[in-house]
Formats: sequence, C-alpha cells, structure tokens
Amino acid sequence: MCGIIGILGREEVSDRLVQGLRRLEYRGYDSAGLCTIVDGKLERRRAEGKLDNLARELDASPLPGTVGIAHTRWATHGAPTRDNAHPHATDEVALVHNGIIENFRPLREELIAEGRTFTSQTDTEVVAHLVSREVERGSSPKDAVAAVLKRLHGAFSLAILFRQHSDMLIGARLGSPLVVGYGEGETYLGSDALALAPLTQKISYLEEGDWVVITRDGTQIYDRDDNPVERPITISGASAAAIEKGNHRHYMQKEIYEQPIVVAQTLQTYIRSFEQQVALPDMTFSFADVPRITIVACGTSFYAGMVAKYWLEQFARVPCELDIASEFRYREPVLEAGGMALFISQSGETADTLAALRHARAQGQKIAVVVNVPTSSMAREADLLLPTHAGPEIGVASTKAFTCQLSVLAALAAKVARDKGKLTADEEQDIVLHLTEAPAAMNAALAHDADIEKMAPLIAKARDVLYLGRGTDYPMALEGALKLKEISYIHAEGYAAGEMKHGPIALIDDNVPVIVLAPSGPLFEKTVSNMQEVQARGGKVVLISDAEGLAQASEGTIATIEMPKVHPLIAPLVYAIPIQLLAYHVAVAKGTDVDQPRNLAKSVTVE
Ligand code: HGA
Repeated sequence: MCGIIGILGREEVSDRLVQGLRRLEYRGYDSAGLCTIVDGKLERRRAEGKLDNLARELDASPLPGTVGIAHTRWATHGAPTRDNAHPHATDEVALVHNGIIENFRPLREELIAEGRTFTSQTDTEVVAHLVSREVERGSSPKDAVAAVLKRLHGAFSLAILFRQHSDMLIGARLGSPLVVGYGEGETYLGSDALALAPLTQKISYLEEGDWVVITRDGTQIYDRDDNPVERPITISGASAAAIEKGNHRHYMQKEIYEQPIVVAQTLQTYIRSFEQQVALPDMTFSFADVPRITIVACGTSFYAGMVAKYWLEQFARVPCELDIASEFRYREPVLEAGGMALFISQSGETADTLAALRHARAQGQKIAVVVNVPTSSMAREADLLLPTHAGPEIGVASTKAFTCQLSVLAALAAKVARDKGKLTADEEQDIVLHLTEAPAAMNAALAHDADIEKMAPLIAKARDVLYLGRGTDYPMALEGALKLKEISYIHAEGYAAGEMKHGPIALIDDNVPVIVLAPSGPLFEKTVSNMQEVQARGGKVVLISDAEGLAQASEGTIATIEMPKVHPLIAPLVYAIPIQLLAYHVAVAKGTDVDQPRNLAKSVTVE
C-alpha cells in the first residue's frame, strides 16, 4: 500500500518516475504526486485519483529535474484529496511515505506550537516539518534524518529530497518495504524491485531500521543505530514484462487464466514426480516434534489457511488453530512450546501478518511462511520459507496467489503427515498424483468461462448473495463471497452449508441468489440437503458441481456451472476458478473497476 519511487538520475526523471508509479499503482490509487528540484527549488505536481490525472497534469505543466521522488497513495490519515497527496513538503524538504506515523498527533502539536503551518490532514506531513526544522537549524540532511527517525513511532518507509542538495536522496525503512536499486551512474529507491524493474535488476533490500544516503559519489546504508552497514546486492529477476496485461482486458482476468501454469510451476518445486513424493526445502526443525500448528493470515490468504487447517488436521492429525492476523496478538494467544506458526501472505509484507509473525517468534514458535515474494520481510524472517511461484499479482483481488498458496499448503500437509507417521508412502503417492492432476483440471474449469459470463447478469442485479459450502468448500464459499464484495461491490456472505438453518436462512427470499459449491463426493448429499432447505423457502440457487452432481441435484436451480470431476483434495484449487470468474464477469457487467476496486489496495503494509 502506497508506492514509493525515487531517482537520483543522470537525465530528467519525471517520465521515469511516472512509469515507476504505473508499476506501483496496484498498491494504492487514491492520489499520486511527484517532486523534483528545478532551479534550486522543490517543485511538485499532485493529483487526486488515478495516475492518469497526474500524467495529464504533468503534460500540461512538465517538471524537469534529474532527481525526484514520487508516490501513489492509499489513504490512511486524511481524505484522498490533492492537499493530502504526497509528496509533502516545506521550502527545504519534500518526502513520500508509506505506512503510519503513530505518534503524529503530539509531533504535530509540537510543531504547530512553534508556529509551523500544516496544509494536509496526513500523518506524513509532520515528518517533512521535523526534517525541515533540523535542516533550518543548520543540520546536514544526514544528521537531520538520523535525528528525526529516532522520534518516529510506527511502521514506515520514506524517500526524502532536499532543496539544497540536488545530488542527494535519503531513504529509510522501518516496517514498510524499501529497496535500493543500482543503475549506470544512477541510483534508485523503490517500494519493491518490480517498481525498478526496467531501470535496474541490481537491488539491495533494506533491513528493518535501515536508512540510506544516496549521493553521486556513492550509496551508504546505515542500521538503526546509525552504524554504516553493507547490504548485499542481489539480481532481482523481476521483469516488467511480467506485469503487462497481454491480450487480456484486465490483470485479474490474465491472472485467473495463468493459474494452471503457475500452479504447475509451484507444484513442481514441492513434488518429486519420479518418486511420487512431496519435497519441502531443507529444514532446521522437524515436523515430527511439532505438537500444534497456528495458522495466521488475512483476507484471501486467511481462507487458504482455513483450507490448510482442514488438510493438516485430516492428514496429519495435528491440532491446528487459525487466526486473523489483525486479531492474533491482541487476543494474547496461548502458544504451545515447540509449536509451529504458519503465516500466509501474497506480498510477504502484510503489516498485520508480519506483526503476528514477530509476536509468535517472541513466543518461541518455529516460523513457517508461504509467500509469493521470496525477498519479502516475512521470507527473510522465516525458519521455513515456502515460496509460491505465482509471479507478480497485480489485480487487487487475489486469484493466482491463492491457488498457488493452496498448492503449497497441500504439499505441506502431506509432508507434516508423513513426518508424523500419519500417512503411508502409498497414501503420499496418492496425494501427489491428485495434486499433479490439478493444473489440467483447472484448465478444464476455465473452459466454462463463457457459460459463467452468460449467467453473470443473474447475479449482477442482486443486492445480496449467499455462498454455501461444506468441508473445504466452506472456506471456498467465504472466498467466493469475498471476491464478489471486493470487485462487484455486492454484499455477499459465505456460510457453512449446515449453518444456514441456525439463522442465515431467514435471509432467503427470491431476491437473494444462493450459490452452492457441491462437488460430488462424501459431503455432496449433505450439502444438497441444505440447498433443498433453501429452495423449499423460495431461494434461487446456482449450483456449481460436476456432471454427476448436476445430474442429481440441478432440478429447480436458476443456473448451474459445470466443473470437471476431481478428487476432493484438489476441489478447492478447481472450484476457485468459477468463483473468481463469476466475480469477474459480474464486476464487468456492473462496470466496476476490476483491477483497482474502490477503497482497496494490494499489499497492505499498514496495521
Ligand atoms: N499515512 C500515509 C501513508 C499511507 C500508506 O502508506 N498507506 O499504505 C497517508 O495516509 O498518506
């Protein structure tokens, strides 16, 4: 959330800053802004709303300058207006910020008492004034930043520009990601390697508390105690091409269609196909000794975690807790000694999940993470890193990262079960076999796209929608409802099918479509009974099942979506496709902004 980019360049930077923001826009799109130094003055352009508004502003009033910073915002403090858009500036200092300055109120009061005036409602502006005050008192930029960083509480990353130093950029990171990129005679700052992808692949990841002074003579990184430190330069491999839309109308559509390939790619690294075994990276601890697993995540990743809980308990017979990351620390969970805590996050930077990870680490838990960015903070803080190989996910509504998470979690469950002696080699082979069938089954599910598109208008006109499922289809029902909420703005709820009769069934009338996930298998009959209870009360049902299930239960439904017949283990991977496509087509039918839905942003780096 909130994207930052900075360039200390040899040539003019403003076009490249805007292009960099395009690669970061998925992180926030409430407003955007840019600042360079022109004729010894800090010059800004800022615009409310999408980046195109800023680009238009720059066309009308271009900004020269060879050093600059830019920002795309997801507002936390202050409305998404032009005045609240970053960069925030005084005459001396301009800066962009990702995160929250938790103690901004007393700092703001202190600065106002000294006669300073504020022009925004953001927490960020206090930092500009604090640094400026130090500079105005005669400090060097470096000393000014070192002094101010010690006064800030919260999680943030910053890129700072100084009026009197057109050859300098300073960056800082505490809790929100920031990378340094090294080019030919140029140096960059960015929220992630992707933002810098066409500029350079040579990247240093700043560690927690690090800050960096970039000048034309070189780059010096300091740690939180202001000691000069070296951080390795890695070749990122991030490719700007990976974030093109190709022939697709939206990133979300592209990412839905990529799933068979990226799931296969991911599974490949967790399966030894010749031996028909699951294989995890080398470990410093043994699952055999883990008495309990605590799974923590947010949003779609939380639902992947819920599916994993079903699998881990079923295969490995290990007790599993599941927590929403933003609640985890605050409910003071009791964590068993020797336990493993498993964190799931697409970005690996989700602030709530990262804070939960650190809490679990402090409680002596072994830390396992499933992330899509192997260089992320969570990846770097894990005892066991389980990467997904989904490639960059740009659509704000998670799709391919989710199914890749499920693939990794299935392999993990099988491995834990094997190490705990709860799974025979034959059973393991069986699981591997089913997992390897998943990509083809997902392709077969995608073949029903046109049918789903045709029935989407039925859902598009609804104000409320219910999703029902049982077993692992229950988290999938929750995920289906979340997808609808996120991109089509339809109020949707997911329920365990058997729970309907305990309350939610009162919601049923003929205006509320009920989408039932019921692959044929051991739970089919029970789910269908719950579906019939809904139909008996005039509910309008859409049934998603395989040919066998539809043949038995489609009578009286308003629509059906056919899925290939699959083993229950891989059903979540396959049934993810119709719920994603349905949300997608409903959103397109309603004309909402599929890739950048209102109020949301990807990679939630604030608590
Ligand atoms: N607090 C700042 C930055 C917000 C942010 O990083 N969001 O992810 C603001 O509201 O502008």
